[in-house]
Amino acid sequence: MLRRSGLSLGQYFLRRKNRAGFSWYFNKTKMSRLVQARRLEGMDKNVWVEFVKLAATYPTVNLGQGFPDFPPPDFVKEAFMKAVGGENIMLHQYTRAFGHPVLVTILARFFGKLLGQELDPLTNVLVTVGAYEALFCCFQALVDEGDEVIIIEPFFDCYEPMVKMAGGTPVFVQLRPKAAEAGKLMSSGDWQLDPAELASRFTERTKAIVLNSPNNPLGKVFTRGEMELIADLCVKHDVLCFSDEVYEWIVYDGKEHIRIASLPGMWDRTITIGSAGKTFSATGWKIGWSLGPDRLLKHLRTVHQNSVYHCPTAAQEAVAQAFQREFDNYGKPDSYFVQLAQELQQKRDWLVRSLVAGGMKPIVPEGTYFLMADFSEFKSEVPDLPDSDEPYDSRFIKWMIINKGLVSIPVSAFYSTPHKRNFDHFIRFCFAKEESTLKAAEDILQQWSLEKTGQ
Ligand code: IK2
Repeated sequence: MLRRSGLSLGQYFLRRKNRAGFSWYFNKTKMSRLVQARRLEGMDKNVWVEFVKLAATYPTVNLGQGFPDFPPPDFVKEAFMKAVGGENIMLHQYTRAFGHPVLVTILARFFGKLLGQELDPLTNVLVTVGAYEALFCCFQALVDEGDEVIIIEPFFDCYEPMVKMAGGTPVFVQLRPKAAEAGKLMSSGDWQLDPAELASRFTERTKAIVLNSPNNPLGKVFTRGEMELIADLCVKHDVLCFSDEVYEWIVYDGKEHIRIASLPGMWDRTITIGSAGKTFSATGWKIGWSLGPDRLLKHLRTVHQNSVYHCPTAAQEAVAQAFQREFDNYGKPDSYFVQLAQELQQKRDWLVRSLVAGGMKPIVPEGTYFLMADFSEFKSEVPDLPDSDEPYDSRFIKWMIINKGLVSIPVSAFYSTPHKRNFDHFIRFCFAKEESTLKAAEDILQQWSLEKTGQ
């Protein structure tokens, strides 16, 4: 139109302004159509964005987001320093899109042994930006409009929006708590699937189930029997399994982490997801991976090559060296994986004791570095607002941050909307923390308990 009228842009607007005034211009520049893609509707809230910001705003003892406040082991830091400071200048440049060659090679060797499967580094391993990207690739690559994806509650919060962004429908099934053994604290193992309820969620539209063992936020480590139940249903209904195993090395009390891909009939339908951040206590490195058959992984590669394309080379090199060291030390007392679980178990027990002494009821986790605690005894502190859109646990933690200086994460964030209210008397604590942090949390809980009892 401008070209036809022979006017410059400025002349054009001046003429329109003189005719209709500035209001015409401003109304026209505001788009009246929906700007965001419809698939983003209802997904703007994110518990990490909200609570990480709160933790940074107030002086607090932070047992919220899941990261260690202690350093990664020396051999891991040294591997990174060597990667960035060494002679191989190519470690500062792009590397292979689907994974740095040394990293995919050692991941294939390491996990091939654990899965009882010969892994081809080039086709059975994909390196991603953390486990987050691995999950995103799974949903984008393998879930279609109208597909159903079964999610076990409580679940790591991103599964639900990721399924929806792929056009799929999340279908939820709950881990249900049974009474604890007499005289004992409840354990994450007391939360179990009802086999009939689980079976009822599989329909002809089911494309995949998401399994997260050890589970965030509960800390449940699924037993071999529970894994076999899930595996049998996957095989029976020809369903895929996205197995999020980022806490695979963090299991306690002699429990065993079972890899569902190693069960009969499962390799061919499972994507196994891992995280160097959780494995080597270096969450900021954001290196993750997916393992699986080429027939599935090739579609994840399509998503990866058209989105992220490539992960940081030096970090991949360092993770490769760290895995090589763990490969050589596998199962030995020197293994970081062995030491990490032992150290974290002591921290778990410390936090459990502090919470019990303070009046909360922790659920003792069998794995991960999280625990859920029932804070019902503290409900008098913050009034319930049944009409509020915000779940009670979320409001309680905001109050706790401001008034007590202690950060945790609301467990309602790990439930689907219809079920949030049923679990909003639980909050999640992270205990991958220095002794000084755990002591500071203990002091807060102790002081709080004294105030509550009027002493
Ligand atoms: N899957 C699970 C189960 C996770 O817990 C995480 C990381 N979560 O950390 C935040 C928290 O719960 O406090 C991921 C995937 C993502 O892992 P990565 O950091 O490797 O992307």
